[in-house]
This record gives sequence, structure tokens and C-alpha cells, in this order.
Amino acid sequence: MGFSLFKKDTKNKSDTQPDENQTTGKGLLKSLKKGLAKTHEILTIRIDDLILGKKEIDDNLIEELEEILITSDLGVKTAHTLIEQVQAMVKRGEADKPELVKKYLKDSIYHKLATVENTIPISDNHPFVIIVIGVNGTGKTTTIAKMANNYTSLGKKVLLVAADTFRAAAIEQLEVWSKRIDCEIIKQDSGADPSAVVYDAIKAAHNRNSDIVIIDTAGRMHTKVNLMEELKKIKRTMAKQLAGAPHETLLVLDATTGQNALSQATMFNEALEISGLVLTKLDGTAKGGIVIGICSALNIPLQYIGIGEQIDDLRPFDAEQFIDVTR
Ligand SMILES: Nc1nc2c(ncn2[C@@H]2O[C@H](COP(=O)(O)OP(=O)(O)OP(=O)(O)O)[C@@H](O)[C@H]2O)c(=O)[nH]1
Ligand SMILES: [Mg+2]
Repeated sequence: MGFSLFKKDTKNKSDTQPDENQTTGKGLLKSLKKGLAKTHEILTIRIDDLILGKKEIDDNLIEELEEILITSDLGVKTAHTLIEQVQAMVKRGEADKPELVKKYLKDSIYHKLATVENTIPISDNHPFVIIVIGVNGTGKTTTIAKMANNYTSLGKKVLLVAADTFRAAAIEQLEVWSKRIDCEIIKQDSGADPSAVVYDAIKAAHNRNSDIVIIDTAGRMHTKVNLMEELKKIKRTMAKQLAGAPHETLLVLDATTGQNALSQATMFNEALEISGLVLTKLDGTAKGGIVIGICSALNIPLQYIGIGEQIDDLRPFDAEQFIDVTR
């Protein structure tokens, strides 16, 4: 059985006062709309304008549709695939009205995103180990704090692991969060081997009966082979110690990077088999639509979205809501 990170009646331990709109859903919809503004525009205004008054689907309409999708932030590959599918439908006689094409596009974007449920099955694994990776500054440590806060609020015993040993400030940052959330942390001095820190942490998790272990790693460029090897070593180390670990490998992507997020996801996935994505900073960008291309190209679910810097600003991703807001 799955275990959801979020519950509607979650009591939050945060001492910050989040924007009321943010928690009531109004603010969330606003953030989502802002982050996915381009996708919203494509699926509504531009396609509506295109099909307005048109009764049949001809080559011109398909061509213009393709142009709209390609100039969007869905990504070129996703746009091509969608058009090919529309052409095949028209050929088979399954879509004889432009309205049907619009409905098909919306439905297929939904299906590209709704591949996997947004739950983390922690119940079968004790401790449940999550490793969080990504390029520099995407929001890994902040996302970890948000997740830890939610799990703690649900009564889970969380152990944070400071495996970003590259900078002393990174260890301190996680320590500050652990105090604020009131959860345990495993750390060593900066410069320590991150695999050694993780080894200690898994041992500690057994001794302390931790439910969930969340490992923070140093930001790294997806193109740096030696740094990717370091992450592989961390994963090997824990797999030897605890069968099945890590149970979740989360890649954190910064929505403001747009198309570059796809190459990050592709390379991190090749090296480390990502199990879930987190898309952060959706509160400050109009480039969030790239995630549709990533989910469909790599078949990895988007688990969470970050919509601000506060501890409450993390939401499970809901494909239905995503498509609803683009209506
Ligand atoms: N607006 C906004 N800012 C965010 C979000 N998530 C993280 N940030 C901010 O992004 C900045 C970097 O966040 P960190 O969590 O330190 O990023 P990181 O990936 O751990 O960075 P490195 O460890 O240096 O690679 C901080 O200023 C965060 O407050 C978000 O969802 N929205
Ligand atoms: Mg960090």
C-alpha cells in the first residue's frame, strides 16, 4: 500500500506564517497558472483561435497546429509526437472535427503526466531511503526540508543526511533546517567522503529506528563524469548495506531553466536511474511546461512541485489539476 506524503489535515510544524491564499488553494492555482502560463495559452487561446470557424481538418490546419506546439515550451520532440498522433487519428477517421483534435491534445498531455501515482510506498521498507540529486542551486536542500517537515508532521521519524560535504555552509544549512523541523541529522566535517557519511547514516537509521532517511547531495553539473561517478558510489554503498536502497532517487529541476532541464534529466537518469522528479520555482517562471516533455520522454513521474521558498511551499503534483488549470 502506498503512503502519501501529504494529508489534507496535516498539522504543520512550521513557525512561518504562509500566505493564506497559498494554503487555501487559490494561491496554489495562481502559482501553477503562472508557471504553466505558456501551456495554458497554447491549449486555450492559440488553438481556440486557430480552430475558430474551421469545420474540417486540412493540411494547413495541421501545419499551423505544429507550429504552435513547437514554439511552445512542451519541447520539440513532444510536439512532433503529438502532431504525428493527430495525423494518424485523422487518417483513421477518428477525428473529423477540429474540436476533437483539441480535446485529444489535452487528454494526451494529461496521460503523459499521469503515468504514476503521487505516493511514496514507504510502508514496505524500513527505513525508507530517499536520495536527492541535481545540478547546483535547483532547490535540493530546500525541498528536503519541506519533505522532512511534512513527514515529521505525519508522525514519521526522519533522519536527514548531510552528504553534501563539498561546502561547510551546505552542512550548516541542513543543520539549521533539522533544528527548525526538529528532526535528527547525520553529518561529518566538510571534505569527508559522502559515501562514508551515507554509510554512517544507514547504520544510525537502524539503531535509531528511523522511518525515513533523506540524503542531501552536493549540486553537480550533469556533464561532469567524475561527479556522477561519486553519486553512483553513494548508491552502491547503500545498496550493499540495505537491500533495495535507495528506494527513491529524486532529481530536482529548476523550472526557470526551461529546455536545459530535459538534458539534465536525461543525463542524470542515464547515470543514476531517477525514480521521481521535483520541479521547483514554479512560482517565478512561465517555463514549467517543459516537464510534459520530460515525463513523456523519460517516463519518470513528477512527484512534487516547489512553489516558493517557505517550508510549506511543496505540493504533490496532480496531473488532473495541471490540465484543469490549463483549460
Ligand atoms: N521561489 C522559489 N525559490 C526556491 C524554491 N525552492 C528553492 N528555492 C530557493 O532556491 C535557492 C537554492 O535553494 P537550495 O535548496 O539551497 O538549492 P540546492 O539545490 O540545495 O543548492 P546546492 O546545494 O548549492 O546545489 C534558495 O534561495 C531557495 O530558497 C521554490 O520552489 N521557489
Ligand atoms: Mg543544497
